[in-house]
Amino acid sequence: MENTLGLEIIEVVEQAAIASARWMGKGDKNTADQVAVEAMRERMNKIYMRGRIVIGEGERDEAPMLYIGEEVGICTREDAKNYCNPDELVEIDIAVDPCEGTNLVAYGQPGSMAVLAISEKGGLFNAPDFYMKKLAAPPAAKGKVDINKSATENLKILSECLDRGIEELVVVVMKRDRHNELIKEIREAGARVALITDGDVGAALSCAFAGTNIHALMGIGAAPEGVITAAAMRALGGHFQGQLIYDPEIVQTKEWANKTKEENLARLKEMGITDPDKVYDTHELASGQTVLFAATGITSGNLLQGVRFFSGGARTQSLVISTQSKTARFVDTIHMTNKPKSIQLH
Ligand code: VTB
Repeated sequence: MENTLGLEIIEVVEQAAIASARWMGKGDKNTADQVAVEAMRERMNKIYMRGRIVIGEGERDEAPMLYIGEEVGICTREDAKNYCNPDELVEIDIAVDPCEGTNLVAYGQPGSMAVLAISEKGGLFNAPDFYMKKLAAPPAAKGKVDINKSATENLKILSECLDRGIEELVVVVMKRDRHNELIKEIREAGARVALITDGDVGAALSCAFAGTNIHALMGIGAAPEGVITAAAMRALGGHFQGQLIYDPEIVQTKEWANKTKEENLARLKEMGITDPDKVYDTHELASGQTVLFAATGITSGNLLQGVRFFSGGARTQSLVISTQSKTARFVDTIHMTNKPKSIQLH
């Protein structure tokens, strides 16, 4: 599955990022998202593959493009047998977030990315559109920190695993009312908190790379993005655990203001999730034999530089991770849309 796909998916995330970056700082998150979705879908549909969106923009009736269940790729056409080779006819599952951190793009803030994950059919957990409690940490702490432990306990473990004092640790937490107690606890334990407004995928991945000065991600974000994060963290050997959150009182968002805990539990049951409190690790969220992850920075963040436009073109930075080839590639691309006046080496 991997060979050419690994290269083509770079262009998929690149195109989404470039389209969205044109809307950076315009205060319009919906358009920043929409253009990324369109660009991602258009490029995906030029790939010789038989893909199905398992995590996307929402259910079919609420999202016109990249909705859950949408088939993408040239080999989904009826007569595909005539021009696709057997490899390309194998069904694959795709999880996308064309604009992770729409607010970050709209307000020109750091850390937004176009991201996706691919695996063979059934290789990615079909996460419901729920919230997820997440814990990410560097490979050295994998399997040692635990989402069931308190933040204080995990910080002690982290400090041992990373051989540094608790006060030298930086924990990323999303700035939300639901995290007020958590933030207080982390500070009281002596660690430092880096608050972000959005974009916990990039924050989680940053934990897997030494030199980012980010040592953990704690708190509650969205579940679908948790699966995409797990796909990358599995290959990187980083720690990632996720637990679905179904109680609106814990989540405290206006999106869930009219939902009840009982309704949410019933929804999970309907989806076949028998243990709603289960803690998932990377191998459960991204269980496929082959898992590919790709991301392109829209605005610059800890991990990736954002899109830079220049006369006649644009420059992007992407990250492609593969469980099969065991590689994490940083890809620096110059897109020559018109005749560029000059191309800089770095
Ligand atoms: C967003 C987004 C994050 O979680 O905040 C979302 O920026 C859900 O949280 O990157 P809210 O509904 O409280 O905003 C993420 O999408 C990813 O998990």
